[in-house]
Amino acid sequence: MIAPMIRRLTCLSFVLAAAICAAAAADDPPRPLDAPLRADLDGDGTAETVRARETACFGPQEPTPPPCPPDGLRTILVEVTDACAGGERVLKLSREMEFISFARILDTDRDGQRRELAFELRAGASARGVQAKIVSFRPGAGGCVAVRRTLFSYPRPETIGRRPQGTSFASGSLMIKDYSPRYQGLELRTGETYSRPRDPGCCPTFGRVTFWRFDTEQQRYRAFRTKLTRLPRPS
Ligand SMILES: [Ca+2]
Ligand SMILES: [Ca+2]
Repeated sequence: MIAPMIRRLTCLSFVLAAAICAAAAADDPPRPLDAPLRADLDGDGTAETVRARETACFGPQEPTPPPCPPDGLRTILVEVTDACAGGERVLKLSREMEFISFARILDTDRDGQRRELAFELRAGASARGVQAKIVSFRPGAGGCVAVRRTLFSYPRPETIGRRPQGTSFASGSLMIKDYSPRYQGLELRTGETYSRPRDPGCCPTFGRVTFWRFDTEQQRYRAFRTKLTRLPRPS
C-alpha cells in the first residue's frame, strides 16, 4: 500500500518537475542576437544584418557542429552580413566566445545617425573572458559594408586602467548609457578587476570603474573619470 503511494508521489513530482522545467525553458528570455538585428549600418540605403554565428556545440560527448540545442553550451562569434556585389559579404567582428551580454545599434558618435554597433561577448565558466566593441561602418568596394572604424575595443592596453603594481587584469565589462549630464549623448562605463598572483579566483584585490565620453573632434573616446578601489576580502 505504501510502496505504490510513494511511486505515485515520485511520478507526480517528476511530472511536476518536467512541467516546471518545460515552463522555465519556454519562459527563458531570448538571448541577445537570437534574432538578428537589421539596420542600414553603412548608410547606403539598404539594411545589413548583424547576427551571432554558432561555431561549435558542446555537450557530454565530443563537440558537434551547429545548429546547437537552444539551452546548450556553444561557441559563437558576431558578424555583419550584406547582400551586395551579387553575393553576400560577411564581416567577422569578434573572436569566438560563449555568451553575448548585449548587442545594440546606437548613435554613439553623436552624428545623429543610429548606425554604430556595440556588443559585449563573454567566455569561460564564470564568464570572466570578455570582448566588447563599438564599431562604425561605411560602404566599401562593390557596395559592400566595410568597417569604418572601431571606436572602442575592450579590453586593450589603451582601454584598461593603470594596473596597481604586481597585479594583472582579471575581468571587466562595458556598459553604455547616458551617465553624465555634463556631456551630450551616451557615455561608456568600464568596470574591471585586477588580481594579485595569490588572489583566489573568486576574489581579485582591486577594482576600477572608468567613464568615457566620445570626443567628436578627435573621433575617439576619452576617459573623464576613473576610480580604483580595494575590494573587500571574502569572510
Ligand atoms: Ca547599407
Ligand atoms: Ca552615429
